[in-house]
Formats: sequence, structure tokens, C-alpha cells
Amino acid sequence: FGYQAWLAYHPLADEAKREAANYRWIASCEQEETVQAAVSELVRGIGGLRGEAVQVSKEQEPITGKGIRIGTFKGNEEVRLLCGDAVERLSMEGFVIRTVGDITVIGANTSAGVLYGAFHLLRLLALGNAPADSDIVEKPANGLRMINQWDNIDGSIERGYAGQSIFYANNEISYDSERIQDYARLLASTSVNAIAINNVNVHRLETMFLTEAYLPRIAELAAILRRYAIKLYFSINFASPIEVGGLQTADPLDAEVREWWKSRAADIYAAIPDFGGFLVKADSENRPGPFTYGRDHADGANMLAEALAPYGGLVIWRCFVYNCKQDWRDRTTDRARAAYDHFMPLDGAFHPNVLLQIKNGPMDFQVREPVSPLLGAMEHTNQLIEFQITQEYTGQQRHLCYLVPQWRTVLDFQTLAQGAASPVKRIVDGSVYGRELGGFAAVSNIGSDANWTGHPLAQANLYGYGRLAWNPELTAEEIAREWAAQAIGPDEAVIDTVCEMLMASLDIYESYTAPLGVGWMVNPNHHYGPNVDGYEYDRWGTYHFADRDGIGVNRTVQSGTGYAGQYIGENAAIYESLERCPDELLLFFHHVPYTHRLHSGITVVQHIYDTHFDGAERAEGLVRKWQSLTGLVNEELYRLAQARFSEQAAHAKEWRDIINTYFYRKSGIADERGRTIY
Ligand code: GCW
Repeated sequence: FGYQAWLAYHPLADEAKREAANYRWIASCEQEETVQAAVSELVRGIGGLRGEAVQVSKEQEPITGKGIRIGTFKGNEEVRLLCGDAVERLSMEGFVIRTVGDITVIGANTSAGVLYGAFHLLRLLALGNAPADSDIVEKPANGLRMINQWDNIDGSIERGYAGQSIFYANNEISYDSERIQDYARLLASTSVNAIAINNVNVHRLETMFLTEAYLPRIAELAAILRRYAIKLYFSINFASPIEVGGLQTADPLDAEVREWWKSRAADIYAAIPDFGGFLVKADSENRPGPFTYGRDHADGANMLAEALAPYGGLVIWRCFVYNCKQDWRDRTTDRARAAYDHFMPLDGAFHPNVLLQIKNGPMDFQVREPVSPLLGAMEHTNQLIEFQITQEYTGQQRHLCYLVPQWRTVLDFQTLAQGAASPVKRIVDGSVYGRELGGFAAVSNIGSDANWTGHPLAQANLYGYGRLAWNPELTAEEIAREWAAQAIGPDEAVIDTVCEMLMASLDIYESYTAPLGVGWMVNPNHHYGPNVDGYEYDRWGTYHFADRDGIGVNRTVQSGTGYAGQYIGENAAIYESLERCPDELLLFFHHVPYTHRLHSGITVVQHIYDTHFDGAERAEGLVRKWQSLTGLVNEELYRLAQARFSEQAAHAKEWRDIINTYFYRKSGIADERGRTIY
């Protein structure tokens, strides 16, 4: 189960099949490969959904009965005419789906738009929602909709929980083309249009990607992805001029270094004419960067931008820059402040083909963090928001944790950058500051596991990411339903149950893990499972400061690290204030006694006990809910997920008991309800 994921095209129920009967033939006159990919997908999809083959036809032939005409406005005159005045309103990647008499037309400015239109129609059909009379115009909210693979050439995946890489093995670029193509289909169907194919931590061999040793093979990969309108990027090592070029320095202001990058860019574009650009992790977690030479991040990014600009390439520069060798005794340094402190002073200094990639929160993909204050702060800089689909800190695809609700919360957050109409989603799409480049990036959660994501339900996160990147107004629930209906099948009762489980899962996970926004109570290195003090006396800047009296990090301006002051206006005031700070982020911003009363009316320590008992119980509830689907879903799906739910329930108890016991022992305060704490 699961290889076809949400492109399974399960046969429709009889009634919905009648809708699919509106599409008996597909006519297209363009040979362009992405248009042809769209046609093949329609053939495969409608054939599967209807259980009957579809006829493919050349445009000029006379065709009778109901069918689809598909193509670009430039390449297919008929399509352009049928699309009417919608043609004028369409962006480059948008599409029109329109019924005119017996014909449904899918038209777009570009072949990418045509492909998105085809996937859209298939989605509507699979969901039983294709109107007999369509008049649809869609366009993506975000220009860049990117996936980052943290894959290494040895076949491992940093923070990968679904097997090995599908791109590499044994220190070679090594892949099954069909599998890559199927990944591209999955990604394109959700709207993804860019992929960085290697880990941002660029090791020795991957540093050589920009040489003749690897470029031909990478060009082959790019060709597979191109058919699905996905541009290939790779991560580079800032020290490449030294490690590859044999130069003495990688100083971004050194003339020889700049020339070196320019000639590398020329080589790359000779091999891959539509190469997307570089993704860069510099001066971060021991990676080399401009700091070595007393230069700043704008110097570093702009040097690369200059090399790529003649070819239309982009530099995606990550803002995950902080001191990872902090002394835990040092109470003045605050990791949460770091991205803003490093990058805010550089606003306006970056070239137009640079985008800053900013993690959604100021720390690192915890189950609960505030939104990064850098999002919205930089008026003159292109920004991409970075999410983590792979569940590093959210259960590692052993636990169910549907992340779309978390991403929606982040995207809807009002930055107040330009008054009340500046939510994060309008910052990153570029509209608030009128920026041309912007969008989403996210760390993929797939690997060589047959069902792609290990936990079969973790597919919903990958699916949801792409859908949100296209349209951040979709609700988490809508997306969950879409995924379940397409991946599992059309049985409404099954869809309801699966959606209920997905929708509850983030809150369940948060309940039994680290409380009230404090984060980080995990085992060091692999980050799986509870360990309250795992990072407390370490150098990573990730502390909770629990003592016998209280817990939390004082990040106020008045008496703490000052981080709260990085927010704009009222947001800063709310986080600064102990009274106004939202409960779920209390310990991120304030150090409070265990007896502090939350807005909910209960004390902090009682909240910890209550949520942990409750979370573990609800994890157990997931097992029972899933059991209610016995016999109603594919057997393999049932078995795979059942095993994970049992593990999650047992592991949630471990979390509950370790966290509760820790705080009981620290505080000496008993549970008001007298439940067992060890
Ligand atoms: O979350 C941390 C991870 C690292 C990762 C780093 C980053 C790729 O633990 O594994 O490195 O973030 O985002 O660069």
C-alpha cells in the first residue's frame, strides 16, 4: 500500500463515475513534454477513476461526445479561444478549467500551468467534486514552492525516517528513474516547482557536485524533474573555492574567488540550462561561511548571486545562524534572537536574486514555537519560509503528527508589519512589501520506504505542504480530507475517521511532550523520546531552566534576553506581558513559578500533569480509533499504521511518566487528582 500515495486513482463509486464520463477523450496538439506529462496523467487518472480507458486524440481530428481539450494559449489556438477572457487574467503558472458545451478545456500560459490544471481536475474527480459545468481560474499564491532533500551521497538522509535516499547510494548519484519520476509526479500534483537535491550540510563528495565529475548525472536528474515543471537546485559548500578550486581562500570579496564561482556557474548552466540555483547553509552549525573572512552574509550571498544572475539563477540563503557552542552558564546569549540579530541589519543589502530562507520559528522546528520575528521585519529582502515536513521533533514518523494545522497557525500570524493586513502568508508571498520573489521551502519526509513516508499517514504532511504553498487559505481539515479520499479511497466513514485522527494528532503530541512552548526535552543527537535535561547543560542554547520553584526562559525586554522586543508593536507587548502572553507560549517567554495560574485557571504544574495524562490517554485512543477501521481499509495500510499507533501509545506513556515524575520531584507538588506519578 501507499506507493501511489494520493495519485492512487481508486475507482470511483458509481455515482461519481458518471461525472468522469464527461471525459471520454483528451485532445492535445503540443508535443512539449510537460503538456504530454499532463495528458499521460489524465489518461492514467481518468482511466483509473472510471475503470475504463480514455481515448487520446490529436487536436485537428473531429471529435464527438464529451472530452477534454488541453494546452497552452500559445501552442493551442482552440484552447485559447475556449478559455475566453480568463486568458487575460492568468499568471504564468495559473490555469483555467472551463466547460463549453461538450468540451472541458484546460488552458494555461505555460505548460506548467497546464500540468497543474490537469492535476486539479483529477483531484476534483477523485473527490467526487468535478462540476458538470466548470469555470475555474486558479493561480498559485507563492512563486517558489520548494522541497529540500537532506539526502547524502552515501544514501543516508539527515533526519530521514522513511528509509534511505532515493537519489543516492554507495557514494554515487544512483537512482531508479521511475521512482524519481513518481516522486516528481507526487510533488508536481501538489504544486511543488523546485527541489534542492542534497543536504544543506554539504560533505566532501557533495562539494564536488559543481564539477564535471557529477554534473552530467545531475543533468539527467534535472531532465526527469523538468518534465514535471520542477527546477533542480543543489546545496553548495561555501568553502568550495578552497576544497574544489584549490584556492587559498573563499573570501567573498576576493577577485579570484568571485571569478571562480562565475566559471562554475558557466559550467553548471552549460550542463543544465534551467538550473534553479544554490541553497546555502553558511556559518551555521560548523559550516564554513563569510564570517571566517570578516565578511557578512550579504557579501557571501551577493557573490554567489552575481555568478548566477546572468542565467536567471537564484541564491537561497538560510538564516539558521546561531552560536552552537554556547556556554550554558551564559545567561545573556539567547539562540532565539540570533537570526534576527544577524540578518535584520542587512535588510536591503541583498541582490534581487537572493532569497533568505527563514525557519518558521526562532529555534528549530519544535512542536510549539512562536513565529520567527524575522518574518515581516525585512522590508527590502526576499523571504522564503522554511517548514520541516520530516518529523524530527514531532515524532519521527513513528508518532502521528499532522503538521498542517501548525503551518496554518504560522501563516495566519499577524506580523503587524504594515498594520493588520500583514499575516506571514502575505509576507512570504511577497505581497506586503511588493516583492517579486518569495514562497515556501520545506524539508522532505520521504525515503526509499515503499509507501514513501514510513508512517503511511505521514503522507498527509507532504501532500498538505504543497497544497498550502499553492493556496494557504485551504484549511487543515480540507487538506486532510483531500489526502484521505485520494490516498485511501472514497468511503466517507473511513475518511471521517482518518481526518478526525489527523486533526487531533498535533494537539495530542504536544500534550504528552514538552509543555507550554518550552521545547527541547528530548534525547540529544537523535531527538527521539523524552529527556528533560538532555540539552540543559549543553552548548546548543536550548534550555528550560527548571529548578525547584519554577520553569521557563525569561525572554522579556524588561528583565530577560530581550527577544520579545524583536516583534512589532502590540505583538512585542503581548509576549512581554506575563498577563497577556498566550498560555501555549508562556514558558517560551517567561520564567514562572510552578504555582503560576494560566489563563485556563490551572497552575503550571497541574497543567503539566493534566496534559500529560490526557495526551497519553488520547494516544491510546488513536489505537482504538484505528482498530475501528479493521476490514474497511487496505490490509497492508491497516497493519503498517496499527504497528505505529501501538508504538506511539506506549511511547506516549513513557513521555507522560518521565515528564510528570521529573516535575513532581523538582516541585514537590502533588497532582491534585492523585493519579500515579513515580
Ligand atoms: O534541526 C537541525 C537538525 C540538523 C539540521 C539543522 C539545519 C541539516 O538537527 O540535522 O541540519 O537543523 O536545519 O541546518
